[in-house]
Amino acid sequence: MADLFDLSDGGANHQKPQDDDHVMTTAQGHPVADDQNWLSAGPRGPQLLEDQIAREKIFHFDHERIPERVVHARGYGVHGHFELKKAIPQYSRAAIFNQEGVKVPTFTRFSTVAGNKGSPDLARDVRGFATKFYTSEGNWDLVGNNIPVFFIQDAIKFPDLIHAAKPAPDRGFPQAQTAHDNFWDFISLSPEAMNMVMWIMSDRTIPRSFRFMEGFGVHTFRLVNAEGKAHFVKFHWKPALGLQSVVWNEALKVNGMDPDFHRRDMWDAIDAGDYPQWDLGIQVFDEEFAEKFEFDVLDATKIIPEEQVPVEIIGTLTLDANVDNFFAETEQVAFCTQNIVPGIDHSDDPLLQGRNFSYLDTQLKRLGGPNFTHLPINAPKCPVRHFQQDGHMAMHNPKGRVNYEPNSWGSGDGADVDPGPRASAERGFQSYPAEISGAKVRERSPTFADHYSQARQFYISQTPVEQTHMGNALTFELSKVQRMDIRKRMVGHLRHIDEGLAQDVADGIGLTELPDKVPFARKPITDLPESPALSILKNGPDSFKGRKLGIYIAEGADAGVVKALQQAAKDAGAMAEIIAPHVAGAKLSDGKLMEADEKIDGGPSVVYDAVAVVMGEESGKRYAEDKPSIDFVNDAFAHAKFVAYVPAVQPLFENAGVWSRRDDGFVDVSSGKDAAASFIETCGKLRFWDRESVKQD
Ligand code: HDD
Repeated sequence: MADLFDLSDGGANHQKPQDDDHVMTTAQGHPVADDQNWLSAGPRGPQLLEDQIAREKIFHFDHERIPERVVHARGYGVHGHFELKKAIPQYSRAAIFNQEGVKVPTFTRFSTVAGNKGSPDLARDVRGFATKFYTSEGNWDLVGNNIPVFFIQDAIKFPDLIHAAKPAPDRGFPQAQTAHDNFWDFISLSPEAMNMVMWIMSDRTIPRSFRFMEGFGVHTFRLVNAEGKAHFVKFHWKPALGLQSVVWNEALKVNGMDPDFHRRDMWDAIDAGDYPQWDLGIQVFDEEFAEKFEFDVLDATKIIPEEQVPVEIIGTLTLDANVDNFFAETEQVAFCTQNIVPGIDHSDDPLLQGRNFSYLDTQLKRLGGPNFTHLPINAPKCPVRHFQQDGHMAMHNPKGRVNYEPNSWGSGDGADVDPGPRASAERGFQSYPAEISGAKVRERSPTFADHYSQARQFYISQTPVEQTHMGNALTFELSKVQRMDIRKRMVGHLRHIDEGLAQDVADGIGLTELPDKVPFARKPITDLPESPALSILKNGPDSFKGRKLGIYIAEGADAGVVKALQQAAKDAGAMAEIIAPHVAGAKLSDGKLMEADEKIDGGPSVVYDAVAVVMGEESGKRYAEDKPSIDFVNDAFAHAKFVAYVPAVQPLFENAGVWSRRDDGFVDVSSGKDAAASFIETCGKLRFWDRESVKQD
């Protein structure tokens, strides 16, 4: 020990290399003798510029950062594979849609949109859900979000949208949030955003985990079969573990407690072998449907309700490996909507067309040159043959003298020279020969003009609890807006969507009179039927699988009860963590020390899906005055969580103000095994929402 940690030489030799493979070198491969002391004239300096080893180290460090993504800067990438369960040759000739059972490697990056790289995971924001499929015919990137519609219809508005959402340019705040004047100013002047506003003010923008979100390709794309026949398609990801979000007050606290909440959740799940899965679904429809559908299928602010065109499940994505290196993989991965394979094609959605330009353009700047496809994370896993050459950091330089096409090498005198690759009309990508006509105009199609009907449909499809959350979210956001005219304009939009919602928000932000409706409703609003698929709570998993129970123990806690809870969670496919007043753990009733995963103020109830509090008689009294213990119980109650307890915690629960308010979300588990199992089964409902409605009465 003493030898290993002898720091008298400045730490230079505190760990001796075990063999030649462990000898440190410079980037040029020169073995390094001392990595901790700059070459100097005498031990007290000055430092010598001659020191090429120190200079190289500092030079490289100085250049470690690359520009963060202009949007979706904060993200988390994971490897996995896609397995096709149902071939669809009738729709697409793509190999990935024709080889049932074949596993195609994938890389998926989840992200928030507005915040910078260091912003908290649980910001109210849209989540990116981008997947790169390394298919046998090249990379297919499905660059989607966890929301199936978008703010704007035309890509030319994107810089304005993002400028308005990001921190104001003069003051540089607020970070990672839309609750400010600029955002709501832009939105309230862009009626096309109203459907998206409903989605972002719902709990979809505060997901409990990446694992419990849906994903959507958003745009209408085309599938083209071997005969050249095309269908329109929308892509959906359906999480095997169902949908789940947190509540807003919880999100605020999680962000302080664990800004890495979502990435940690993903890392932990994969590390534990609990691989998250999504089904890939397609909504396929033809020109005839597109013609008669109430909205334009090229308008990215609209969905096609699942009740109208059912989602057909065709395969499964499994995420089963964390990255080896965050920078090399998550940071350097480059998704481009233009990356499609033969058998998939773009549509004329103007947002998609604009994106096809933007992604490649941004990669050039972000990754420093045109050769980013040579980086392992971006390189296709199928053969790549072309005549592109040179450029910064070119790593795959072809041999031989042929670098152009057409060429006559390989015939006649040059028969021994490889003539290089040739295009193949048969195997190659063929654009769908859609008819195009029309005058060159800058004009929004009149078929894009109904901005409120689907917004209303979304709102009426939610459960009352979800509607309340939306009203509260709008009230919160608009109460951060300082300009009264912007607040009023937004309420004026809400009146087109739902008068009750508009009134609630107006009351919430203290408007004494309902403002006039904004005069933007260019098209009559249609009353659309409810679409249950749009609600999170109507599509819950009804299982505690993949969730996390927090068991708060203290001295004298009944060992049988604690172990029964752990076992019941495990049996349900959930995780259980032990929290104790001290991280060393607590001595249970059997006299044995149970180690803790977290100390109480490092493991507050907000990071768990349900909690149990198990203490002995003495500790129930002792921790009744302890602030973190009171918060633990209080928050679990306020966030509508299921709570297991034993009678000994009465003093603590009384001080937290919940003892007399125990409802059906509280379960006494002191009788042991069966009670613990039934508690975990109850937890499958995820939250005891009745508590929220009672509170509001
Ligand atoms: Fe975008 C990144 C998703 C509209 C321009 N976008 C980016 C990422 C996702 C999306 C998931 C992160 C990819 C990653 O993890 O590296 N974007 C969407 C969706 C949109 C959308 C679902 C609407 C349907 N985006 C959109 C428009 C434009 C862009 C209209 C520009 C005209 N998006 C970009 C970008 C980014 C990007 C600037 C930033 C970093 C990057 O591309 O690689 O090109």
